[in-house]
Amino acid sequence: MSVPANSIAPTLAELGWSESWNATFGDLAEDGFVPARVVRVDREFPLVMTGEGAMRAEPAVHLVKTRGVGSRAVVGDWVAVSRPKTHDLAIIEAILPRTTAFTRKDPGEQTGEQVLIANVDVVFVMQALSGRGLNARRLERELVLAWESGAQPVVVLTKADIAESIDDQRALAEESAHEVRVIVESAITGLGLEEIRTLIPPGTSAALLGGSGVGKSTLVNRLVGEDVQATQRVRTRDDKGRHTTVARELVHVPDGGVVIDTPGMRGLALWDAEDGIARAFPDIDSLSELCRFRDCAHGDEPGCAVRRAVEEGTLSALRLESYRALQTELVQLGRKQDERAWAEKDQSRAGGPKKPRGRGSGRKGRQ
Ligand SMILES: Nc1nc2c(ncn2[C@@H]2O[C@H](COP(=O)(O)OP(=O)(O)O)[C@@H](O)[C@H]2O)c(=O)[nH]1
Ligand SMILES: [Mg+2]
Ligand SMILES: [Zn+2]
Repeated sequence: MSVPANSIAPTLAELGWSESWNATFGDLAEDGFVPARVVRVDREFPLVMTGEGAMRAEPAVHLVKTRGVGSRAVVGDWVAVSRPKTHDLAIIEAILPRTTAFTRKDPGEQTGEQVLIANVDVVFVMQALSGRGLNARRLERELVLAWESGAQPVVVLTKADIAESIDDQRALAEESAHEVRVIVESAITGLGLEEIRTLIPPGTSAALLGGSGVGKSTLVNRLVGEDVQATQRVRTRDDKGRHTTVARELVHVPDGGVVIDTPGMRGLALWDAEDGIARAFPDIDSLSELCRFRDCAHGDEPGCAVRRAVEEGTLSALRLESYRALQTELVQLGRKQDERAWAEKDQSRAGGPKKPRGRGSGRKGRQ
């Protein structure tokens, strides 16, 4: 076991276990299984935390054999584990149904889905104010993914202590974030930390999302505090070099909930994100109700209320461009999924395959 149970190991309740999870767990307890939360996924077997401490756990054979995203444990998952006496490792017997799931298109596959994090309540979408400054387009994409997860997004703009034109950048972020809260933060001066802390009360789970180097791990260390930081440092940095987060990892915030650190992710491609887009772009969504055509793509269609808003200066042209690019990405994903479904049906059936239902190829509820 790479991480010994120690006196500061959080309890299940501190990790977010609740009455409602207990109810979900139900009969699994009768089989002698115990609840645990997946706290780290790296190249080894998942690290899980039971009420007794941390241990590595391998998936049961029936989970390995089941394909699909529900059968692979990710950080944040609640699982049922058994502890066979003859075995070094615990065994993950079941993964409890997820309340929220942060998902992207699997970068290794044409049309697969990949779940990265489960059961989080808040996603902090982070960008640095220093250096090249705010990237509004990236922010919009990450907000779509955050909304789609089912969690509440919050924008955190980091490194305010070394940034220029903070007010301008904040205004730009607020335009992209729409009604999502924007917090300006500095891990050096402590600006914004208390506000962030209030969003992670006991029982809640938060995830940090953002490019490499924006300050995610530094924020985790600030939230966790000096005393616990030493333990975390040993644990998160291993021997793999400082300042590199190689794994997704969940840690307990003293007097608060838990926070999940992630490595900077490139290529966050959308997966089934129609709702996420609608929620991240409520302004465009409601304007499009006024377009002449129900399936208006806000390109060169006549009577487009969205483009009119751009012409009148009430909607940013770049924001519309961002929206359209994300929509196009979904349509293309839907097309690839259709092609794949067709090909699979051709293989498995001799007699005329039915056309699969399109996905992501139009706006929800308007076809
Ligand atoms: N000046 C300043 N530097 C910061 C701040 N937050 C993080 N850093 C530095 O930015 C670098 C990357 O931070 P890190 O937390 O490893 O980023 P991550 O890749 O998002 O986890 C480190 O050298 C940090 O010390 C901040 O608020 N202000
Ligand atoms: Mg990091
Ligand atoms: Zn339109």
